[in-house]
Amino acid sequence: MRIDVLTLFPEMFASPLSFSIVKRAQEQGLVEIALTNIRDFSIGDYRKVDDKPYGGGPGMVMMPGPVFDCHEHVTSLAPTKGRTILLSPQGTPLTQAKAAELSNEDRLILIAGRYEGFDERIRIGLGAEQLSIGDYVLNGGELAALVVIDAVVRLLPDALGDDDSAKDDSFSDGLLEYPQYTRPEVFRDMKVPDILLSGDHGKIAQWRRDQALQRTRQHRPDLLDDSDTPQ
Ligand code: 9D3
Repeated sequence: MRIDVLTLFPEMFASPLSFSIVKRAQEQGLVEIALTNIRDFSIGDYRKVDDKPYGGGPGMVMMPGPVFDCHEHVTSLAPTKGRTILLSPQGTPLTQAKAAELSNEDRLILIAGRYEGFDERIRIGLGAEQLSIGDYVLNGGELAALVVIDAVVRLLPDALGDDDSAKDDSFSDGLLEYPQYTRPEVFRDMKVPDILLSGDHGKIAQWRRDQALQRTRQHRPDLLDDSDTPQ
């Protein structure tokens, strides 16, 4: 997979992309991630990339010219067109299902914005989808793009090492995870539940499912449906 990121702040990406699974996936050639600065495609002495909204109102809007020219350039860097995604609070929310769908593409072009938003002609002209990462306000699309990259890359075949497991991930069975324990058996007067030391794998599986259900009911009741309720 190739992922291009169009951004005004490419420096924000270096550290998060240089660790662990995402780093290893790049080294293994499972993903190539290329950053391109939208400002390199602005014109004039001031390198302007934003302007006042037509009709008035607060803040500034990303100009279509630099984003279009940047996208055109980036498109020419690889043979496939891929999917163009605008990171935007107006987008459909990122879900694990969406991440899985995106992980099947061979090219993604992510556009991270700043200011109050994008000139609408960017979305229409580029045939871009819009993706949000949740209902809170960020200062720009960069961290959202990193979240998308992180969620997608770990789903690429062979991205996870033997010590990482995708099958067991929260959300893959629609429930939150059960409580986990490792050594020592007693830590600051808190003991590992006896059942986990019992060796009874049937009982342990039952306990874990029950704990997962309890936690989900408490913290994320929206994830539960009738199939989780014993009749
Ligand atoms: C006053 C209206 N604001 C919209 C809620 C303006 C605005 C604030 C912050 C417009 C863009 C931004 C920057 N955010 C993103 O670019 C963004 C984002 C987010 O803020 N939350 C969740 N997902 C995303 S994806 C991109």
